[in-house]
Amino acid sequence: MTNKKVLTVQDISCYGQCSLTVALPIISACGVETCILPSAVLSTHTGGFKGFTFRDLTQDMPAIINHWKSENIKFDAIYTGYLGSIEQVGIVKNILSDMGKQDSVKIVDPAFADHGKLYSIFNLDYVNTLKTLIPNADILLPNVSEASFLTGLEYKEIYDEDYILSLFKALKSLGAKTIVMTGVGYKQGYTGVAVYQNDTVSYYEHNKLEKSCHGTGDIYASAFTGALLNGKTVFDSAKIAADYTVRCMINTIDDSTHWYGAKFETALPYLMQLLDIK
Ligand code: PXL
Repeated sequence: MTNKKVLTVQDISCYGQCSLTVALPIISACGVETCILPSAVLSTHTGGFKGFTFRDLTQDMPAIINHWKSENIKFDAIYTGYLGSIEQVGIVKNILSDMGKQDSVKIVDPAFADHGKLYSIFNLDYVNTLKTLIPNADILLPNVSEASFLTGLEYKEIYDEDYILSLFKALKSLGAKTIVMTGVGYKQGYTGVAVYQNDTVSYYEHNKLEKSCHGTGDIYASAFTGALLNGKTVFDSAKIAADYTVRCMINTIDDSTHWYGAKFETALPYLMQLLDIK
């Protein structure tokens, strides 16, 4: 155990392996106490299921936070993901400023787009509001689609290092500090993660699988958070999260019945091994 306590704010998709149903087990497996603030409850995630239910929990959040304040509860890290409403962005700003211990780390995963498209419940008003959350994060964890929506720069599927650098610089001018950008690939058959820290870009490349899996952004962000709270550097955490996410996908893609998520449970021992947890 690390004796560290993280608060993660994102939805519960009851079925479908994403957001809190992956963050809780993954961060816990990293030996980190994982506290949750659900932003919404859905019957399934929104990527491929029809007729999902959606209960927005915006109205419940202030009372939960006030109760924690009255109990003097604070966190070593706060990791936010998929939110349930535009109004929640303001609530999340207050959580980031009030609920962390001294030196706590604040990780914001924009969690609103992939493959150049917004997830179904979001619109450009949400994107523009989320933009204002960027300065409140120590580490921003966008994919290329989210970086493009946030900055207004063109979304590209094929690009070079200059394009990624222009996304980093535009995010920095919006107030971003450290940026961990996922799904950055320069060569056919490869993808990776680019890390922007102190005006320097570091890059970790790995194989790109022929199919993508839903929820891998959340798997990645959760493993990244778990590794960071185990004392790994940002770049090492980014690499560990990438290796774990790829393993989850390898363990899933041959099973055509498992189209809705990645079998992240099968690779938890591998993640623990990467973190030297016994
Ligand atoms: O994985 C991101 C995510 C989280 N939560 C819900 C989603 C998605 C992606 O579609 O639908 C409800």
